[in-house]
Amino acid sequence: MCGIVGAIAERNVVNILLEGLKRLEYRGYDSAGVALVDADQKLHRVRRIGKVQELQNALAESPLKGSIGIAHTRWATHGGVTDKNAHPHFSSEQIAVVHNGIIENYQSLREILRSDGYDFQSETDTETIAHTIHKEMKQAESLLDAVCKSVKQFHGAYGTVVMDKNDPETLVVARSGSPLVIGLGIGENFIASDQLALLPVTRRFIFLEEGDVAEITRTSVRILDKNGEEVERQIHDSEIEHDAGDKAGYRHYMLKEIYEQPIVVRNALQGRLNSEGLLPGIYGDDADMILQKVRHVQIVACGTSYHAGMTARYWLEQYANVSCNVEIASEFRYRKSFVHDNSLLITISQSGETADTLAALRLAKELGYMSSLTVCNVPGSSLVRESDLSFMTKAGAEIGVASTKAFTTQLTALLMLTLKLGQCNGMSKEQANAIVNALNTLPAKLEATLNLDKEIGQLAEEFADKHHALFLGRGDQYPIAMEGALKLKEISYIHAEAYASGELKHGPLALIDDEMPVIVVAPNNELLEKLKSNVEEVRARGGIMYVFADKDANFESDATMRVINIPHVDEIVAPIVYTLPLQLLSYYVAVIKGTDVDQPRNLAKSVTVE
Ligand code: HGA
Repeated sequence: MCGIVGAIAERNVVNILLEGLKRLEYRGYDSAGVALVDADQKLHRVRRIGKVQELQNALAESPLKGSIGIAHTRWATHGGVTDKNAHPHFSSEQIAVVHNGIIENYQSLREILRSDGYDFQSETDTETIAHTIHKEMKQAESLLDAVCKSVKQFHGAYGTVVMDKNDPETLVVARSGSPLVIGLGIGENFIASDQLALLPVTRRFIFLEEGDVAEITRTSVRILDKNGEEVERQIHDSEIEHDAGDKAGYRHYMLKEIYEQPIVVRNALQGRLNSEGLLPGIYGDDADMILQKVRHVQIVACGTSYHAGMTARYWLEQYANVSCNVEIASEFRYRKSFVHDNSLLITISQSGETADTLAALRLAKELGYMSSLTVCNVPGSSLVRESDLSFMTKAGAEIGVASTKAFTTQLTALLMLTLKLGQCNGMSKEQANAIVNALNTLPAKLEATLNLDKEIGQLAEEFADKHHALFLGRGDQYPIAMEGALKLKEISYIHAEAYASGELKHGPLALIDDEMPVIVVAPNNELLEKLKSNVEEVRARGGIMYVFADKDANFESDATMRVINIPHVDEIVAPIVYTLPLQLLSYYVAVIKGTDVDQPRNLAKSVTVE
């Protein structure tokens, strides 16, 4: 999603801003821009649709210099993808603004501002921020004062950075619903929507909280909280171990991240599980007291994380004997729901900043859930800070927009949690041992599954000219089929749907013909015979199938069915293992189709707008 970078220093900040934007590129965007105040107190701006490279080329042709500046990568929500709609936005050639989020009341603000004489140069909601602040400046004591007065007029979500060419010593930033982090340097300070953008210049960060407005100079940071009270916020040393870095020889980040899965799943297990079971204290002090009481779980998530939650429901109910509901965050937050006794709210999010999931957590607190736990990949993120308990997935920075290793580490974390809650709830020793053994052998199974790479690469050729695909699974493999379909849609733009295979006869069978490939995930579990009947239903209607199956499941390749044998694996962790071939399939189909694998069209990572 949109990225923000700002800097105030003694040196020229142009390259810091561009490097910061590049580090946020992976989140997906459609245009980029930068604004600076130069030594003569003149405000300059360059904006380009397309990649940051276009912006960089433009700046190479007409270089800019300034020791204070703001920059942005935009993922359009209001107004088309044009140079004019790209940020920064100006008011009266004095105030410059970048913004992540949505100003929901922008239309009424526009009307008021128009009647005050302001001309709008863009179709964006963001431009109302610039003009409102400019208007407030007329009676304000300072830029900070004007921003504080302005934010009271905005409904919706914003992370915004404001610069005034008449005060080139100060940046003012405001956060409500969209994250911002201040980076502390020596004699220079920075602001960004994600600490990753600032890692080349600092590792010391202050995470702004909801409602904070801050004034940043080269040597000082002053923060006012949502009540306008001056507050001290803790300084964090970044825990990000390694820089997202390069592709390590892989053609795409996505392929690198697919291949990292055995390692990151091992990392997720390390220090938490040994051959005997879970180690004590891994959910934090006092967590056991809370987890002992849990009798119901409500999972809330979006996209791929929602599929992880759906898989966990099968595990929690089957193995931990704990009832569980799973819901898409954007639905959960806008409907009346009931809170069961002793209910734990679990949020799942790679970034920890997913706007709908965060809003759902806040709502759950009001509704009176017993406690909240987040399964998240980014330490210090909003979900981690606002949840009672957090469990980090340790996947490392995920750059590909289409999530891979974040998903399998989420599943690993959720299976560990199943074990924990099960043990709090009378799980038998045999069952616990079975989960422990399955988890401990998981990294090796994932490694073995990656050996299918070549075979799946060849298989992908058969999908390149298809427009639709159907994914089938049963039980805990149904969400894996959903995730497989999502991956194919996201990066190859082939329309793909997933069905619980028992549902075929209730509608989707009508779609079957030899132009509709059917992908089946078929581990050797108790639902195998049922699944085989569903496969026959497809065969009888002339469907072409690709079956990912355990060898012992006894599927045979023939004219209408191609079988890809997956290494034998304990059925407990089969959903995690069967995810990998589906990721590889989507990846290779996308490569053959020549799409932008790491930054697919229209999509963004870390979805910080509602
Ligand atoms: N609403 C603004 C910013 C959009 C955004 O934050 N995307 O992630 C616009 O459309 O320009």
